[in-house]
Amino acid sequence: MNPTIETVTPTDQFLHDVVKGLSGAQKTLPCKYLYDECGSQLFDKICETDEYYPTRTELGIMQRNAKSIADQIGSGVMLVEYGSGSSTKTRILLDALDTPVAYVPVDISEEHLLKTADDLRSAYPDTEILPVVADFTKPFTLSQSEQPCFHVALYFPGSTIGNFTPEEAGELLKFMSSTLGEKGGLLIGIDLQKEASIIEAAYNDQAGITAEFNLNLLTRINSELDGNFDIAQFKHRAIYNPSEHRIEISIVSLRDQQVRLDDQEFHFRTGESILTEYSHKYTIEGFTQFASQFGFALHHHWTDNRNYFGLLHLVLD
Ligand code: AVJ
Repeated sequence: MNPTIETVTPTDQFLHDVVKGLSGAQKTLPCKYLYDECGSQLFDKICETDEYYPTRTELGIMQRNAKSIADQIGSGVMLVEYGSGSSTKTRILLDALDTPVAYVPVDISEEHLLKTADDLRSAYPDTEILPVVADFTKPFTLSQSEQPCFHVALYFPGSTIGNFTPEEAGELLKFMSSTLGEKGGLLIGIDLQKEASIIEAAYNDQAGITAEFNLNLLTRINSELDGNFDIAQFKHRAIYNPSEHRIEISIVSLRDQQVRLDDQEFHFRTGESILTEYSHKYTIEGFTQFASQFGFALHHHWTDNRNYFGLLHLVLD
Protein backbone atom coordinates (compact mmCIF):
# COMPACT_ATOMS: atom_id res chain seq x y z
CA MET A 1 0.00 0.00 0.00
CA ASN A 2 1.13 3.54 -0.69
CA PRO A 3 2.06 5.54 2.34
CA THR A 4 -0.28 8.44 3.02
CA ILE A 5 1.30 11.73 2.12
CA GLU A 6 0.38 14.39 4.65
CA THR A 7 0.10 17.84 3.14
CA VAL A 8 -0.99 21.06 4.77
CA THR A 9 -3.55 22.70 2.50
CA PRO A 10 -3.73 26.51 2.33
CA THR A 11 -7.11 26.31 4.09
CA ASP A 12 -5.66 24.23 6.95
CA GLN A 13 -2.88 26.77 7.31
CA PHE A 14 -5.36 29.68 7.25
CA LEU A 15 -7.53 28.00 9.90
CA HIS A 16 -4.50 27.22 12.04
CA ASP A 17 -3.25 30.82 11.86
CA VAL A 18 -6.68 32.31 12.58
CA VAL A 19 -7.34 30.06 15.58
CA LYS A 20 -3.89 30.78 16.94
CA GLY A 21 -4.30 34.52 16.38
CA LEU A 22 -7.69 34.67 18.09
CA SER A 23 -6.53 32.62 21.08
CA GLY A 24 -4.01 35.05 22.55
CA ALA A 25 -4.62 37.75 25.15
CA GLN A 26 -4.25 40.37 22.40
CA LYS A 27 -6.09 38.92 19.43
CA THR A 28 -4.27 39.22 16.10
CA LEU A 29 -4.71 38.07 12.49
CA PRO A 30 -1.78 37.90 10.03
CA CYS A 31 -1.99 40.78 7.53
CA LYS A 32 -1.07 38.57 4.57
CA TYR A 33 -4.62 37.15 4.69
CA LEU A 34 -6.03 40.58 3.85
CA TYR A 35 -5.04 39.98 0.24
CA ASP A 36 -7.50 37.49 -1.21
CA GLU A 37 -9.03 38.34 -4.60
CA CYS A 38 -11.49 40.80 -3.07
CA GLY A 39 -8.89 42.26 -0.68
CA SER A 40 -6.42 42.82 -3.51
CA GLN A 41 -9.07 44.69 -5.48
CA LEU A 42 -9.93 46.78 -2.44
CA PHE A 43 -6.26 47.57 -1.93
CA ASP A 44 -6.07 48.84 -5.52
CA LYS A 45 -9.07 51.07 -4.72
CA ILE A 46 -7.33 52.35 -1.57
CA CYS A 47 -4.43 53.45 -3.76
CA GLU A 48 -6.83 55.65 -5.72
CA THR A 49 -8.26 57.48 -2.70
CA ASP A 50 -7.12 61.10 -2.16
CA GLU A 51 -5.83 60.31 1.32
CA TYR A 52 -3.63 57.30 0.51
CA TYR A 53 -0.46 58.99 -0.74
CA PRO A 54 2.23 56.20 -0.71
CA THR A 55 1.50 54.46 -4.02
CA ARG A 56 1.19 57.54 -6.19
CA THR A 57 4.14 59.20 -4.48
CA GLU A 58 6.37 56.18 -5.09
CA LEU A 59 5.21 55.94 -8.69
CA GLY A 60 6.08 59.62 -9.22
CA ILE A 61 9.57 59.06 -7.77
CA MET A 62 10.07 56.12 -10.15
CA GLN A 63 8.87 58.05 -13.17
CA ARG A 64 10.93 61.16 -12.49
CA ASN A 65 14.12 59.24 -11.72
CA ALA A 66 13.92 56.16 -13.91
CA LYS A 67 17.15 56.94 -15.74
CA SER A 68 19.14 57.68 -12.61
CA ILE A 69 17.78 54.59 -10.81
CA ALA A 70 18.65 52.39 -13.80
CA ASP A 71 22.18 53.88 -13.88
CA GLN A 72 22.70 53.08 -10.21
CA ILE A 73 21.62 49.49 -10.73
CA GLY A 74 23.82 49.01 -13.81
CA SER A 75 23.66 46.80 -16.87
CA GLY A 76 23.16 43.07 -17.30
CA VAL A 77 21.19 42.66 -14.13
CA MET A 78 18.93 39.89 -12.91
CA LEU A 79 16.07 41.79 -11.33
CA VAL A 80 14.21 39.93 -8.56
CA GLU A 81 10.99 41.33 -7.08
CA TYR A 82 9.35 40.18 -3.85
CA GLY A 83 5.55 40.36 -3.80
CA SER A 84 5.44 41.45 -7.43
CA GLY A 85 1.64 41.59 -7.88
CA SER A 86 0.93 43.16 -11.28
CA SER A 87 4.52 44.46 -11.66
CA THR A 88 3.24 47.93 -12.61
CA LYS A 89 6.15 49.89 -11.13
CA THR A 90 8.59 47.30 -12.45
CA ARG A 91 7.78 48.18 -16.04
CA ILE A 92 9.24 51.65 -15.46
CA LEU A 93 12.45 49.96 -14.32
CA LEU A 94 12.54 47.41 -17.12
CA ASP A 95 12.02 50.20 -19.66
CA ALA A 96 14.93 52.18 -18.25
CA LEU A 97 17.46 49.42 -17.45
CA ASP A 98 20.36 48.69 -19.78
CA THR A 99 19.99 45.12 -21.09
CA PRO A 100 18.33 43.46 -18.11
CA VAL A 101 19.13 39.74 -18.43
CA ALA A 102 16.25 38.36 -16.42
CA TYR A 103 13.27 39.39 -14.33
CA VAL A 104 12.20 37.08 -11.49
CA PRO A 105 8.82 38.05 -10.02
CA VAL A 106 8.13 36.23 -6.73
CA ASP A 107 4.55 36.07 -5.47
CA ILE A 108 2.23 33.67 -3.61
CA SER A 109 -0.71 34.26 -5.89
CA GLU A 110 0.06 31.77 -8.71
CA GLU A 111 -2.64 32.59 -11.21
CA HIS A 112 -2.00 36.32 -11.09
CA LEU A 113 1.77 35.76 -11.26
CA LEU A 114 1.69 33.55 -14.35
CA LYS A 115 -0.67 35.90 -16.17
CA THR A 116 1.61 38.86 -15.40
CA ALA A 117 4.64 36.82 -16.54
CA ASP A 118 3.00 36.16 -19.92
CA ASP A 119 2.23 39.83 -20.42
CA LEU A 120 5.81 40.75 -19.56
CA ARG A 121 7.23 38.15 -21.96
CA SER A 122 5.55 39.80 -24.91
CA ALA A 123 6.49 43.30 -23.73
CA TYR A 124 10.17 42.42 -22.97
CA PRO A 125 11.21 39.69 -25.44
CA ASP A 126 14.94 40.13 -24.69
CA THR A 127 14.60 39.65 -20.95
CA GLU A 128 14.06 36.16 -19.52
CA ILE A 129 10.93 36.22 -17.38
CA LEU A 130 11.29 33.58 -14.63
CA PRO A 131 8.36 33.67 -12.19
CA VAL A 132 8.61 31.90 -8.82
CA VAL A 133 5.50 30.98 -6.83
CA ALA A 134 6.65 31.40 -3.24
CA ASP A 135 6.05 33.11 0.08
CA PHE A 136 9.08 35.39 0.16
CA THR A 137 9.15 35.37 3.97
CA LYS A 138 10.24 31.72 3.83
CA PRO A 139 13.40 30.41 2.12
CA PHE A 140 12.93 29.50 -1.57
CA THR A 141 15.16 28.87 -4.58
CA LEU A 142 15.65 31.39 -7.35
CA SER A 143 15.52 30.22 -10.96
CA GLN A 144 18.75 30.43 -12.96
CA SER A 145 18.84 32.51 -16.13
CA GLU A 146 20.13 30.96 -19.35
CA GLN A 147 22.27 33.96 -20.18
CA PRO A 148 24.90 34.91 -17.60
CA CYS A 149 24.00 37.85 -15.42
CA PHE A 150 26.55 40.16 -13.82
CA HIS A 151 24.70 40.81 -10.61
CA VAL A 152 21.35 40.54 -8.86
CA ALA A 153 19.18 43.51 -7.88
CA LEU A 154 16.31 42.92 -5.54
CA TYR A 155 13.32 45.21 -5.96
CA PHE A 156 11.05 45.56 -2.92
CA PRO A 157 8.71 48.50 -3.54
CA GLY A 158 5.43 49.57 -2.00
CA SER A 159 6.71 50.01 1.52
CA THR A 160 5.80 46.37 2.11
CA ILE A 161 8.72 46.18 4.55
CA GLY A 162 6.58 48.41 6.81
CA ASN A 163 4.22 45.51 7.52
CA PHE A 164 6.95 43.67 9.39
CA THR A 165 8.03 44.26 12.96
CA PRO A 166 11.67 45.38 13.18
CA GLU A 167 12.57 41.86 14.23
CA GLU A 168 10.84 40.26 11.22
CA ALA A 169 12.19 42.97 8.90
CA GLY A 170 15.69 42.13 10.15
CA GLU A 171 15.17 38.47 9.37
CA LEU A 172 14.03 39.40 5.87
CA LEU A 173 17.04 41.67 5.27
CA LYS A 174 19.33 38.90 6.44
CA PHE A 175 17.69 36.47 4.05
CA MET A 176 17.85 39.04 1.23
CA SER A 177 21.56 39.57 1.70
CA SER A 178 22.15 35.82 1.43
CA THR A 179 20.06 35.67 -1.78
CA LEU A 180 21.91 38.60 -3.32
CA GLY A 181 25.51 37.48 -3.24
CA GLU A 182 28.43 39.62 -4.32
CA LYS A 183 27.78 43.00 -5.96
CA GLY A 184 24.09 42.59 -5.19
CA GLY A 185 21.83 45.57 -4.58
CA LEU A 186 18.47 46.21 -2.96
CA LEU A 187 16.06 48.84 -4.27
CA ILE A 188 13.51 49.32 -1.53
CA GLY A 189 10.56 51.69 -1.05
CA ILE A 190 9.81 52.98 2.45
CA ASP A 191 7.08 55.27 3.70
CA LEU A 192 8.67 58.12 5.64
CA GLN A 193 7.77 59.53 9.05
CA LYS A 194 5.61 62.62 8.82
CA GLU A 195 2.84 64.45 10.67
CA ALA A 196 0.57 61.85 12.31
CA SER A 197 -2.64 63.43 10.96
CA ILE A 198 -1.50 62.84 7.36
CA ILE A 199 -0.67 59.21 8.07
CA GLU A 200 -3.89 58.58 9.99
CA ALA A 201 -5.98 60.08 7.19
CA ALA A 202 -4.32 57.69 4.72
CA TYR A 203 -5.59 54.71 6.71
CA ASN A 204 -9.02 56.18 7.48
CA ASP A 205 -10.20 57.34 4.08
CA GLN A 206 -13.51 59.19 3.94
CA ALA A 207 -15.01 56.77 1.44
CA GLY A 208 -14.47 53.92 3.91
CA ILE A 209 -12.51 51.70 1.54
CA THR A 210 -9.76 50.94 4.04
CA ALA A 211 -12.46 49.94 6.54
CA GLU A 212 -13.99 47.65 3.96
CA PHE A 213 -10.55 46.19 3.16
CA ASN A 214 -9.87 45.48 6.82
CA LEU A 215 -13.31 44.01 7.59
CA ASN A 216 -13.13 41.86 4.46
CA LEU A 217 -10.84 39.63 6.49
CA LEU A 218 -13.82 38.63 8.65
CA THR A 219 -15.91 37.99 5.53
CA ARG A 220 -13.11 35.80 4.24
CA ILE A 221 -13.00 33.84 7.51
CA ASN A 222 -16.77 33.37 7.33
CA SER A 223 -16.72 32.04 3.79
CA GLU A 224 -13.50 30.02 3.78
CA LEU A 225 -13.48 28.74 7.35
CA ASP A 226 -17.20 28.59 7.98
CA GLY A 227 -17.12 31.28 10.66
CA ASN A 228 -20.11 33.31 11.84
CA PHE A 229 -18.72 36.81 12.39
CA ASP A 230 -21.48 39.42 12.30
CA ILE A 231 -19.53 42.05 10.34
CA ALA A 232 -21.90 44.85 11.38
CA GLN A 233 -20.86 44.29 15.00
CA PHE A 234 -17.23 45.20 14.31
CA LYS A 235 -15.50 48.37 13.13
CA HIS A 236 -12.22 49.40 11.54
CA ARG A 237 -9.62 51.37 13.53
CA ALA A 238 -6.26 52.80 12.45
CA ILE A 239 -4.18 54.81 14.92
CA TYR A 240 -0.64 56.14 14.64
CA ASN A 241 1.62 55.04 17.47
CA PRO A 242 4.27 57.78 17.58
CA SER A 243 6.71 56.00 19.85
CA GLU A 244 6.83 52.92 17.61
CA HIS A 245 6.49 55.02 14.42
CA ARG A 246 3.77 52.84 13.05
CA ILE A 247 0.12 52.78 12.09
CA GLU A 248 -1.70 50.06 14.02
CA ILE A 249 -4.72 48.71 12.19
CA SER A 250 -7.31 46.75 14.11
CA ILE A 251 -10.85 45.45 14.03
CA VAL A 252 -12.80 46.44 17.14
CA SER A 253 -15.77 44.59 18.60
CA LEU A 254 -18.79 46.90 19.05
CA ARG A 255 -20.33 44.71 21.72
CA ASP A 256 -19.87 41.72 23.95
CA GLN A 257 -20.25 38.75 21.61
CA GLN A 258 -19.39 35.15 20.80
CA VAL A 259 -18.12 34.00 17.42
CA ARG A 260 -18.03 30.39 16.30
CA LEU A 261 -15.32 29.13 14.02
CA ASP A 262 -14.74 25.52 13.04
CA ASP A 263 -15.76 23.85 16.33
CA GLN A 264 -14.54 26.59 18.62
CA GLU A 265 -16.12 29.64 20.24
CA PHE A 266 -14.30 32.94 20.64
CA HIS A 267 -15.43 35.63 23.01
CA PHE A 268 -15.12 39.36 22.30
CA ARG A 269 -15.60 42.06 24.91
CA THR A 270 -17.04 45.46 23.91
CA GLY A 271 -14.12 47.49 22.59
CA GLU A 272 -11.79 44.49 22.36
CA SER A 273 -9.51 44.64 19.32
CA ILE A 274 -8.01 42.23 16.80
CA LEU A 275 -4.73 43.62 15.50
CA THR A 276 -4.64 43.05 11.72
CA GLU A 277 -1.76 45.12 10.37
CA TYR A 278 1.19 47.32 11.24
CA SER A 279 2.61 49.83 8.84
CA HIS A 280 5.96 51.12 10.08
CA LYS A 281 7.24 54.51 8.99
CA TYR A 282 10.98 55.11 8.77
CA THR A 283 13.46 57.88 8.12
CA ILE A 284 16.10 57.46 5.41
CA GLU A 285 18.85 57.64 8.07
CA GLY A 286 17.05 55.27 10.44
CA PHE A 287 16.44 52.66 7.80
CA THR A 288 20.01 52.94 6.50
CA GLN A 289 21.32 52.43 10.01
CA PHE A 290 19.03 49.44 10.50
CA ALA A 291 20.03 47.82 7.18
CA SER A 292 23.73 48.33 7.93
CA GLN A 293 23.46 45.62 10.60
CA PHE A 294 22.84 43.17 7.76
CA GLY A 295 25.71 44.31 5.57
CA PHE A 296 23.88 46.90 3.46
CA ALA A 297 25.24 50.36 2.73
CA LEU A 298 23.25 53.24 1.25
CA HIS A 299 24.38 53.87 -2.31
CA HIS A 300 21.80 56.42 -3.43
CA HIS A 301 18.29 57.51 -2.54
CA TRP A 302 15.41 59.40 -4.12
CA THR A 303 12.41 61.10 -2.59
CA ASP A 304 9.54 63.44 -3.53
CA ASN A 305 9.36 67.18 -2.88
CA ARG A 306 7.31 66.72 0.31
CA ASN A 307 9.63 63.98 1.62
CA TYR A 308 6.70 61.61 2.04
CA PHE A 309 8.30 58.51 0.58
CA GLY A 310 11.83 57.22 0.08
CA LEU A 311 13.33 54.90 -2.51
CA LEU A 312 16.69 53.56 -1.33
CA HIS A 313 19.36 51.75 -3.27
CA LEU A 314 21.40 49.72 -0.79
CA VAL A 315 24.38 47.61 -1.73
CA LEU A 316 26.23 44.88 0.12
CA ASP A 317 29.59 46.18 1.26
C1 AVJ B 1 0.64 47.31 1.11
C2 AVJ B 1 1.63 47.19 3.24
C3 AVJ B 1 2.16 48.98 1.81
O1 AVJ B 1 0.93 49.52 4.86
O2 AVJ B 1 0.32 51.14 3.58
C4 AVJ B 1 -2.88 50.16 3.14
C5 AVJ B 1 -1.22 48.18 3.27
N1 AVJ B 1 -3.27 48.68 4.61
N2 AVJ B 1 -3.99 50.51 3.80
C6 AVJ B 1 0.43 49.94 3.83
C7 AVJ B 1 -2.42 49.01 3.66
C8 AVJ B 1 -4.23 49.61 4.69
C9 AVJ B 1 -0.05 48.95 2.77
N3 AVJ B 1 1.07 48.10 2.26
